[in-house]
Amino acid sequence: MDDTQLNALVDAIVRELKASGAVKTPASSAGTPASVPSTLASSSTVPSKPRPQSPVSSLSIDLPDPTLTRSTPRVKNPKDADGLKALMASTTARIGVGRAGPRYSTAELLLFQGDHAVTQDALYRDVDQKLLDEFNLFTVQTKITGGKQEYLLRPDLGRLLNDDAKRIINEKCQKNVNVQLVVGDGLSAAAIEANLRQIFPVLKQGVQTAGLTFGTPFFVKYARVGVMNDVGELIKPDVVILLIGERPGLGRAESMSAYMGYKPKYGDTDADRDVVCNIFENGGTNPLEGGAFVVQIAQKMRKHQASGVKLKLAN
Ligand code: B12
Repeated sequence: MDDTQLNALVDAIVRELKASGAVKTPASSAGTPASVPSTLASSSTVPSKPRPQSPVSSLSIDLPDPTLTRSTPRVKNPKDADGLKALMASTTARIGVGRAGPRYSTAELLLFQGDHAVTQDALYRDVDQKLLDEFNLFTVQTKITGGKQEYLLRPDLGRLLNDDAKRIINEKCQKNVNVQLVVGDGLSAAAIEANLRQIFPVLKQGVQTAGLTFGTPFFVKYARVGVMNDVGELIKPDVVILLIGERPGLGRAESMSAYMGYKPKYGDTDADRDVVCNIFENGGTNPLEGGAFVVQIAQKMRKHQASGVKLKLAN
């Protein structure tokens, strides 16, 4: 298809869109370059060649911010509008999204891309150093050396502390404590940033109020749940609590888990662990309540000298 045919096609589409009211062509912008959302403009990889002036140059796309209409049904003329709204209110799943022919509507596509960007940010970003400093958390690292890309591809290395980490932990941490708190980035920096300020004091005070010793807390970069075993071997605590960012969902990045184990050691598996999951405000387990619950479980683990499946059987 040459430029003339392409322009004719685009012009026909624009005329159709104008007729439907989906785009506006402000008089003042006539003759100026087209206004295109920056995400779309910057993602273009098609080599650009100067084109002859066409009505497209006066086009401006004027869609409302799709994140503000997330819960609005986009199905055109639904048979049961109230039923559809009720259905949508009952789940966070993407339903009632409508369509344009066999495809998503533009608003839905932009919402999906926006939500996906939130997920990517949470996954690839590091936890804010200022937050770690606020709680005097020193940082150690697992055996990952190749950044987040390697972290994603090699979960096995994320379960092992590197040699420096072992030395630093040995130097700085009190040993044989009742409860050892560890914070790990896991799969979402945003989850730690959203919840640590609230849950940390509850855990510390809760443990101390129960008359138990609270070990020297620290932060593990590129952490997987299994790193608890290394921590258990080094510090020999009764209970390890690992706060870690959960795998983010689309548009939901602030969900944190507290994985726990009684006297974790080499060879322990998830069957030896417990988890309090979905810790976040407004819709999940509130971090204040979650913290109190985690302290209760720690006490139960000490009482029964067990965690995971063995704890369930002991109850
Ligand atoms: C990914 C995932 C899995 C994957 C883990 C594979 C992997 N290598 O990543 C698979 C599909 C194997 C899985 C299986 C199960 N899972 Co799962 N899983 C998740 C999910 C979606 C994300 C977890 C995450 O982000 N972890 C953080 C990252 C950093 O950890 P990681 O080191 O990469 O991966 C470890 C953990 O994910 C852990 N893990 C995963 N699920 C569970 C469940 C329990 C009880 C424990 C102790 C550990 C654990 O296993 C991985 C290897 O060590 C969560 C949902 C959520 N909201 O958290 C549910 C979730 C944690 N899983 C859950 C459950 C119930 C299970 C199963 C018991 C299901 C079953 N009946 O078989 C099994 C148990 C698995 C086991 N390891 O023994 C529940 C836990 C509920 C609870 N409070 O007890 C959750 C919260 C989902 C839910 N809402 O129901 N899971």
